[in-house]
Amino acid sequence: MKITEVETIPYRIPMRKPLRFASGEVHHIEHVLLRIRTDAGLVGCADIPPRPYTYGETIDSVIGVIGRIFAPALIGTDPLDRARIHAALGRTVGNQTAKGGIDIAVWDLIGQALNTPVHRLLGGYCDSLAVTHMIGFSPTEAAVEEAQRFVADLGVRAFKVKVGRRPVSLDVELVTALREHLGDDVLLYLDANRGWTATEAAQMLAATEGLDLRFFEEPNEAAEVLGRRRLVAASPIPIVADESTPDLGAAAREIHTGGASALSIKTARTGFTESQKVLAFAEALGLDVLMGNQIDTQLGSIATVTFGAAFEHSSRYPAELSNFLDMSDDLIASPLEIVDGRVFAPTVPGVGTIIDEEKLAHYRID
Ligand code: MUC
Ligand code: MG
Repeated sequence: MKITEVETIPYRIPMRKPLRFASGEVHHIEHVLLRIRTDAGLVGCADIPPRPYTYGETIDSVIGVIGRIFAPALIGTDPLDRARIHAALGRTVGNQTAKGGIDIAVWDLIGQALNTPVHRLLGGYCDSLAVTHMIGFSPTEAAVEEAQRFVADLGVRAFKVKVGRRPVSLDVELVTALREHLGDDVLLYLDANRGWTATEAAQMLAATEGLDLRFFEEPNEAAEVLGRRRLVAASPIPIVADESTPDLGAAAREIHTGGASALSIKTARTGFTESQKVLAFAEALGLDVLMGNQIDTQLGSIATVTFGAAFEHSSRYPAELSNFLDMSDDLIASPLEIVDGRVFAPTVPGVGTIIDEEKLAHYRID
């Protein structure tokens, strides 16, 4: 089997509810749908979410790098030769979500060619993951109402709270109210998207002691190394690296230099192949792993659950799988559902993402 064509389609879908966080805000989903075709008539598919405020990519950079550099390297290659494909992609630095999408689409082809769900090819550990819902910046009352609705309507029992606002007391009040209204059984953790200094992040930890906050993601800028190391060393809870570890090398560097003590894995940026390496690295060192959300559509969330549910170490904690509910629509043909607080991995061959062609025609912007 050989790859014959690589197609990139930019599309735009409005958010039902904008998501705001310390490093940016999202009002529209502006992603690239990637389709890789083969001479066997198979089509591998992935969603690529450029995040300029996180990785510096845009729709145009994704389409440009794939069209000019990656597609010529892929055409004529057998999708089963993944290591060869990765060696070719690795010659270009950066472009994290473009590379992640290619890996997922290639795995989709492999799963279809072998008539097996990719979730099982990867590891098949369990059939589903519990869901964490991400709460963006909003007034305390609205955030509490949103969380209570997710508990009551969808059975969700884990929340990641976006923090990093000034003064720090705004977010102290928010998480105190969430703990009070949601009770002790709900998993709560924080993500400041580098919005605070190390000193402010330490103030937050001290002020919320006793609230059983489980993790603290990107409290400050990891490149401010001494502040970050001081914080990680003193923190009573794991400090999770997300955007500071966009690939395996960065994950190894941050962990070994004391910049973090847990890792977020996002299939949007490390696909399945590199995510598996990050996971093994974390497992060997006894580090907690959270399956993160790159503000993913249903297509992207299916990739997350396909990977996360495939391994024991990535299914220990609830996974961030609910951001698609903030979007007004999706390109997927059969909607993803949260049932009793869980999302199930597809059981069809490949990754299991089937595109609704009418929706694609409606939302594409090329
Ligand atoms: C997250 O976990 O940070 C917001 C920015 C980004 O890159 O991902 C989202 C969620
Ligand atoms: Mg994060």
